[in-house]
Amino acid sequence: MSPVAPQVLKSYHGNVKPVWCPGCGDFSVLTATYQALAELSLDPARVIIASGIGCSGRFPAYVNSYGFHGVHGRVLPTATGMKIANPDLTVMAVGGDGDGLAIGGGHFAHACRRNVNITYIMLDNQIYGLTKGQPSPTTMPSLVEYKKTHQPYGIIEDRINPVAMALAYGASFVARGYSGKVAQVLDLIKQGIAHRGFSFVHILSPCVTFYPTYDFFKQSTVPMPEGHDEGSRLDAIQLSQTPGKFYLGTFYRHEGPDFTERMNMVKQKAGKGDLNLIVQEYT
Ligand SMILES: Cc1ncc(C[n+]2csc(CCOP(=O)(O)OP(=O)(O)O)c2C)c(N)n1
Ligand code: SF4
Ligand SMILES: [Mg+2]
Repeated sequence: MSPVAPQVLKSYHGNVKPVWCPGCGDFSVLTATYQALAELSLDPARVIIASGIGCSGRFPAYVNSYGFHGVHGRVLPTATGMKIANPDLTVMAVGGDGDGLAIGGGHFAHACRRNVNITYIMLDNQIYGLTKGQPSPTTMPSLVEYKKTHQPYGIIEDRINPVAMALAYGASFVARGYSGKVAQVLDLIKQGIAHRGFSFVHILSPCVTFYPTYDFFKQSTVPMPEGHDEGSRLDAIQLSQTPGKFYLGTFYRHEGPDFTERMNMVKQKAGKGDLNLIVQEYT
C-alpha cells in the first residue's frame, strides 16, 4: 500500500455507516476501494458506482462518490449506460453472485463482449445474503457444507464458475481476489480501474452469517503460478478450472479498443459525428 494521508482516505468514506454483519467479507473490499480511489487520486465527483440488490448492493452508500443502487440483476446495464453517456467518468459496478449470475446472468456475456470501460466487482459469498441464505449459482455443496435450511434435501444443481465464464465470454481483464487478503484486493481493484476496457474482478467474500467460508478459502486459495502468461486466455481458462483450488491474482488481460473507441470509429465513418452530415446522406 502506498501511504495516503488519513484525512485524504477519510474523504472517500460515505456518510452512511455500513450495516453489514461484523466479519462480513465485504468490509475488506470496501476498505480496499477507499484506498484504491485515494491512491489513484480520483476526484469523488468524477467517480460513480452502480450496484444491484443484496448486501453487496449497499456498497455505493458507503463511498463518497456518485452512486446508484439500482434494481436486482441490472447492475451491468446501468453501469454500461453511465459510461457510454459519460465516457470521462470512472464507472464501477458492484454486485453479488446472485445479482450477477442468477437474475442478471444474461447481462454478463454482453458486458464482457462489449468491452465497455467499467470495473465490475463481484462480491461472491456463494449465497443470497440479504434474503437470508438461499443457495446461489456459486454455492459449493460438494466443497463446503450448505446448511440445509432452504433446500432441506440438498442442492441438485452444479455451481457456476464466474472466472471461467468471464474468460469464455471474452472479457479483456479478469482477476480474482479474496477478502482475507486485502492488499491483493486493493492491487486488483487498482489494476481493474486502470485497465482500458471491461475489467472483471471476482472477489471471494465470505458471508459469516449464512455461509462461513473463511476456513475453506484459507486452505483452498493459492497464488497464481509463477510465470503465468496473462496474455493467454487458454492458460487462464485452464487455471480457472483447477479442481478444489482457487487461484488469486490476474488471470488474463488484453488491451484493445474499448466500446467508446469503437463507437467513435462508427461516428467518424458516419459523417464524422456531425448529425447534419448524416441526415444529408439520406436526403
Ligand atoms: C426482481 C427481484 N427479485 C428478487 C428479489 C429478492 N432478492 C433481493 S437480494 C436477492 C439475492 C441477493 O444475493 P446476492 O446478489 O448474492 O447478494 P448478497 O446479498 O449475497 O450480497 C434476492 C433474490 C428482488 N429484490 N428483486
Ligand atoms: S448476511 Fe452475510 S453477506 Fe450479508 S452482511 Fe451479513 S455476513 Fe455480509
Ligand atoms: Mg451473494
